[in-house]
Amino acid sequence: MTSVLNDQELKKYHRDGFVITRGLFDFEEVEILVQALETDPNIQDNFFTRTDNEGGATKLVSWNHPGDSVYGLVSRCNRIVDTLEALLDGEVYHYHSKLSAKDPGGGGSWEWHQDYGYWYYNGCLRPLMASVMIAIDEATQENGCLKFLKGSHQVGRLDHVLTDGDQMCVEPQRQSEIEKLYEMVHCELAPGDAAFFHCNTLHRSDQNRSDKRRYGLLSHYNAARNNPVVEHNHPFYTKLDKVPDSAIKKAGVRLSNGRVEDFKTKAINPPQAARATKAL
Ligand SMILES: O=C(O)CCC(=O)C(=O)O
Repeated sequence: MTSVLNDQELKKYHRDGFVITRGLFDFEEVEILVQALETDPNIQDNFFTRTDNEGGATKLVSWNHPGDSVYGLVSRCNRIVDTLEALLDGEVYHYHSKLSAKDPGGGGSWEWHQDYGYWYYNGCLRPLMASVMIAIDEATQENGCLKFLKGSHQVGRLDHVLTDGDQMCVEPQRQSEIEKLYEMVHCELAPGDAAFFHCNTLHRSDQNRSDKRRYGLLSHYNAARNNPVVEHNHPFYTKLDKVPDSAIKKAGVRLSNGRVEDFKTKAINPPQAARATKAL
């Protein structure tokens, strides 16, 4: 098992709730990914939107299983999976992936949330889950890069409420108190950079106010020993077939065959989620 993170970076992840790895995918790999994501009908025909609090729409397409497409291979390659296994201290499986797309000139925000704020309701009993975001396009403050509250995973899982749009967020008064405790960090990424983050790390991203698209490929993993106890829209433990890092260039612009991925997976708000009704 060869994580791309050294001991110092692993410590940083556990302290800050995230760590950034520059140039995890090289120029040629990013070019292959861009072409695949732009031309694959399973991607381009399956976008849906989540509305933010200002009425903007953030676009995404989500799938449960990584197939043999080049972006499926990215979620299965040693560079990524071995690193997740180091972060989660044992075998992981693919929980889902998404292409998060912000169109130029107003592609919508993601409100402040923890991923485990959603996944807790899926019967995943422990926060043994983590994500990686790989920049396909440059992500800047202008086009809506991720923002983290550094160290905020330490607060543990927070109740989430429905937003004015159709997302979930941390109850607003609690959120503003937490913002006083933790530094907000803009996660600006160049194409091919990756950010690994803990499922309880509070994060958001703003609307894309620029004239440049922002595509980000996110893959989410669950520890094999954290198999969900209820059936829901994401998979139970499914053995993840790892591939060598070289598989990406070897595959080239290989599109999905659509048979294994389950591209119709929609992000859903848990039925238990309520509107905010009480202050702290
Ligand atoms: O794409 C983004 O900016 C944020 C995505 C996100 O927050 C998530 O997938 O949990």
